This record gives sequence, C-alpha cells and structure tokens, in this order.
Amino acid sequence: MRTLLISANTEQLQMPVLPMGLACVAAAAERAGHEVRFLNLMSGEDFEKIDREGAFTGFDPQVIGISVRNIDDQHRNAPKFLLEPVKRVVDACRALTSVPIVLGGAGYSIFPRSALAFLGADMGLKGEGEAAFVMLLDRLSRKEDVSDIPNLLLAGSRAGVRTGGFQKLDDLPIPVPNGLFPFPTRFGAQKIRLPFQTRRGCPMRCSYCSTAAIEGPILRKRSPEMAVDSICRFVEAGFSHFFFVDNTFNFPPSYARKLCDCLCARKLAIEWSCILYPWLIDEGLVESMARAGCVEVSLGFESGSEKILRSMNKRFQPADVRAVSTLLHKYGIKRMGFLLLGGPGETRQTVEESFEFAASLELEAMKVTTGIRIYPHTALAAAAVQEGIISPADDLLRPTFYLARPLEGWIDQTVSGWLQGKPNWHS
Ligand code: B12
Repeated sequence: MRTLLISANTEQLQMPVLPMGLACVAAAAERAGHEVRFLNLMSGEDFEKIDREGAFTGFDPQVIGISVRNIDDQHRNAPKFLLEPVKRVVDACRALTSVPIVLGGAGYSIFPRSALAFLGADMGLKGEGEAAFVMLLDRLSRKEDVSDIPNLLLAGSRAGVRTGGFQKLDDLPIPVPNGLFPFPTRFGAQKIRLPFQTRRGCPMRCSYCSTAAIEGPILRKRSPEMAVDSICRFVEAGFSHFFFVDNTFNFPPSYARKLCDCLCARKLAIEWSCILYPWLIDEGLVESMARAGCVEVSLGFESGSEKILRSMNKRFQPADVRAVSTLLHKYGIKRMGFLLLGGPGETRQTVEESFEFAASLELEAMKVTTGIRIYPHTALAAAAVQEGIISPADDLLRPTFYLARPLEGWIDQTVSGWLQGKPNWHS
C-alpha cells in the first residue's frame, strides 16, 4: 500500500530527537513490500508545505501513520500540552484525504483511548509498531477486517484492546542511514545524537513509570553483534554521537558488557550517552563503557532517601548510587543526576535528605523535578485515587501531578533557594 508516515514531534526540549521509532516502522513496512514515504516535521517546516513536497498529490497515500511521541513536557508549574500541534496535523491530513489515519508512538501508547479520541484519527496501535502495522497494512490492502489485530483500537470502539504481539527483536529490521528516512547528522549547528535501541521492555516497575505501557514489562534484546553492525553503518554515514535509548543500559549487566566489547572490537571513533539504573554495576562494566566511547550517563536515582526509594519501588539504596557515581567519575564519564521530588510519603525532611545526598555526589549536572506526572495503571495513579487527588475515571491525558501535601506552598521556593549558586543544577 502507498503509506505516508509522519513524525509529528516538533519539540526540541533537551535536544532535537530523530524519529527512530517511526523509522523502524517504515523499515518494516518497506520490507513487507509496501511503498512508504516519510515526513519528519521536526525540520520545522509548516505542515502545509507537505503537499507542496508532493506527499499527497504526488504520492496519493492509501493510509497515513502518525507518530505521537510527547504528550506534555512533564512540567508541574507550567505544563505544556503537546497534543494540540499533533491535532492540527491530523486535521490537515483529514482535510486533504479520507484514507485511514493510524496513530502510534510512545505518547500514544500510554493513552491509547483518550489520545485517539482527542486527536480524532481512525485508529491507533499501542506499543511496538513494526509487526502490527505491517499486519494492518496487509489487512487494509485486502479490505479485510482489522478489529482483531493485537493492540489496535478503532475510533469510537468500546471493545477492549487485544494485547500481545511482542516480537523477537532480531526479527525486526533496523533502519539504515540514507534509507527511507535520510537520518541527518546535524540539526543546524548542533550534532545529532542518534537514538539507538538495543533492548525493549522494562521489568523494574518503578511506581510512577509509564514504560511498561509502551514496551511491555519483559526485557527483550537484540543480538549485540547485529546492533553493532548497524551502528557501524551509521558511523560510515557520518554519525559520531549516539544515545542508547534503552530504558536501562546496564540490564542485564552481561549484555551491556558484551555490547561494549563488540563496540570496542570495531574500534569506532564514537561518543555516546545512555541511561543507567544505579544497581548491579561493577567496575568492569564502567571500564568497558568508557573504553567503548561512553562520555555521559543519565543517572535517574530520583531520591537520596531510603524510605522514598522503597516507596518508588527502586531496588537500589543511596549507597549504590554513590558507588556507581564514584566509578563513573573515576573513568571520566560525565554524570547527569535526576531528583524526582514530591511522591507519596515525601516530607520536607526527605527532600532535604535528597538535596544533601545529591550535592555530596558532586555530579557534573543535576536536574530537580518537583511533583510527579501521574500515568495511568501505575502504583502512583492508584495512590492518587486513594488519596482523592484524581478520580478513578480521570484519563490523565492532560498533565496531572502528584505532590505530597506537606510540600505544598514550600517546595518551589525551597528548590529555587537550593539552586542558587549551583550553575550545574536545573529545575
Ligand atoms: C530516550 C528518551 C529520551 C531521550 C531521547 C534521546 C534521543 N537522542 O533520542 C531524551 C533524554 C533526550 C528525552 C527527552 C524528552 N523526553 Co523522553 N524518552 C526517552 C525514552 C526512554 C525512549 C524513547 C525512544 O527513543 N524509544 C525507542 C524508539 C525506537 O521507540 P518509539 O519511538 O517508542 O517507537 C516505537 C513505538 O512507539 C511504535 N511507534 C512509533 N511511532 C509510531 C507510529 C505508528 C503509526 C505506529 C503504528 C507505531 C509507532 O513503534 C516503534 C518501534 O517499535 C522514552 C520512554 C520509552 N520507553 O519509550 C521517553 C519518553 C518518550 N520521553 C518523554 C518525555 C516527556 C520527554 C521530554 C518532553 C522530557 C522533557 N521535559 O524534556 C523530552 C522531549 C524530547 C524531544 N525533543 O522530543 C515521555 C513522553 C510521554 C509524555 N508525557 O509526553 C516518555 C514516554 C517517557 C515517560 N515519561 O513516560 N527522552
């Protein structure tokens, strides 16, 4: 089928991100024999320009897939709702054609029903898109019923979504540079950090996290050799900066080690960042990471209080964070720490404890977030219902935050005071 895929994300918060997820879907659809065109709205061009580029009149799509990455910026004091511009994209497509419009992507997957209703598309596919989207295209091309496709939700349907369909990652194609989506190496003057995924799924069940809704709770891995072959192709195409977008780069540690060894074996001149869960990290792994090109990690320890870490269902303790942080420093890897303050059980005392703990680590950068974005089907959402902060019927699409009552009217001022004179700390 002639398939137009649109990445609707135009946000440049933190960094302009490349639509690797949609590129994965595009690669799978192309491998299945469909004719695919790719539009990345991050390039900043008006959506109206699309037609001038011939995506509609010149191509005449039979189906449109739209990737919805961000719902909001998770900012409690002045939240930015990021679905309005996506709605304009859906509406503009509607005005040009009556072919089915299908939603997917990380943001969509957390809120399948409410995002579909808000955006007014025809259907949505929750979770990883490769196999399910190809199945959908095949059914649509044969004009067959689509309602039993796993993870598919049809607009207006009250039926439950049939879940399932997680694939072996090595069976799914990895996009290539200069393929359907011509991955740019720069965004203006900025070097792009190519998002690269080697694993999907997270079994950790942190009390507030939405990842299981997007990738499922079971960790699946690509073969490290295959992953590194693909990284080599991107290096040949001019990329030198990578971001491993795996939820926890260090799980399982044996895999992380193998991946680093494979990268080292290829002697690539690359620099990369990743996200670490500060647990089960030994010196051998940190040394391998540094040798393989790791220059910076996101260390989401979220709290320095044992009590709060337990209530977030974290497996690590402050002492583990300190040990990892020391190792990273020893091997010259920059550490960006994260505090997530204000969850259930948080008090002024636990906040102070976290500040002091984080300061004592002397990290290269710290980000302090106050109030936690509530996602559906999480332990945090259950706590918020129990405390009467939200109603069980609240779909949570519009950003809603949990802030422990003892912090109200105190936390914002306290954080700004704490940030004074700390140029590498941000809120
Ligand atoms: C890594 C990451 C980052 C990195 C990105 C680095 C980089 N160079 O890309 C950094 C740290 C920079 C970052 C920043 C932000 N992030 Co972030 N990020 C992630 C994370 C962990 C992985 C995203 C990723 O790359 N996945 C890998 C790709 C391959 O998968 P994918 O895009 O999901 O695509 C698959 C499916 O979704 C589906 N699919 C995708 N598109 C389509 C389309 C169709 C039609 C179909 C059928 C299927 C489909 O198929 C794909 C392949 O299987 C996710 C959480 C998660 N586990 O998803 C959060 C996540 C996406 N981020 C989130 C947010 C909020 C942000 C920020 C706004 C935070 C902030 N305030 O700064 C910024 C925005 C950045 C931007 N400019 O857009 C939220 C979005 C939800 C929300 N509330 O809006 C998430 C879900 C985390 C969360 N809190 O739950 N992020």
